[in-house]
Amino acid sequence: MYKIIGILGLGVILLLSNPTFSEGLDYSPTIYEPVKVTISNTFDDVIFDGEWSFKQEWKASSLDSFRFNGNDLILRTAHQDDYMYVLIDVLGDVTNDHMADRAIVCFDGKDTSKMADDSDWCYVATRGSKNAHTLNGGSPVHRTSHFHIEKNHPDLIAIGGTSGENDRYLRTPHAAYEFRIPIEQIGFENEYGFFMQVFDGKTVMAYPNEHSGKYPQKIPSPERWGMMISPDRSISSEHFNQN
Ligand SMILES: [Ca+2]
Ligand SMILES: [Ca+2]
Repeated sequence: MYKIIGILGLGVILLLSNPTFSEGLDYSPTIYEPVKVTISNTFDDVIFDGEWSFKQEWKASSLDSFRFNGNDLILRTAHQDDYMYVLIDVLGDVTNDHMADRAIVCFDGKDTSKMADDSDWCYVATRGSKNAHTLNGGSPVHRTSHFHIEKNHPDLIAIGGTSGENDRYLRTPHAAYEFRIPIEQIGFENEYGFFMQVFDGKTVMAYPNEHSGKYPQKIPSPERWGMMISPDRSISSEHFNQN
């Protein structure tokens, strides 16, 4: 079992260690809309199986839509109690590339640093797998974007699957990823640096969009991530109310 985890872990490290195609090229200043995460109360009902399990499942969440080379990608985000919930509905990924299709979401809850530090967390979901991976910044290794694999928080869920029948957007079977992230790990903040990277077997789609492109792509410096904000500042207040 440990051997399998080790091999999967190595895969993630290899993914991270590939040189970026855009390295050395000029890039324009980041232009992006912040993701506005909403507070919800329906998330005890979510079934973590990597698909829209029923029509209303992810309805009570924020909606951000992206388009990459004509393919749509839907991001739904919510927070409730101690968890951040993320669904990535990759409408354009209709090719089931077992163990290659995957999605990463990253959060930076503290002061943004050029090099990923220990306040930077990434979570990896793989299509067709319940095995989540956690990456934490603070590694001296440049080729892994200064991330190393960290033991998963016991309450973390990151699962990839195939969505279709009950999907709100597309019934043709396609990739989808569901995450439940313990907020205590990323910190109860109303503003995070936020980064999303999705691989469909061929190309990399990212938020902010400037990090999209041909495979492989690295996790960029946290300085070049986008943002997730809680417009009503309910992440910190909800945490405060519990204490
Ligand atoms: Ca589901
Ligand atoms: Ca695919």
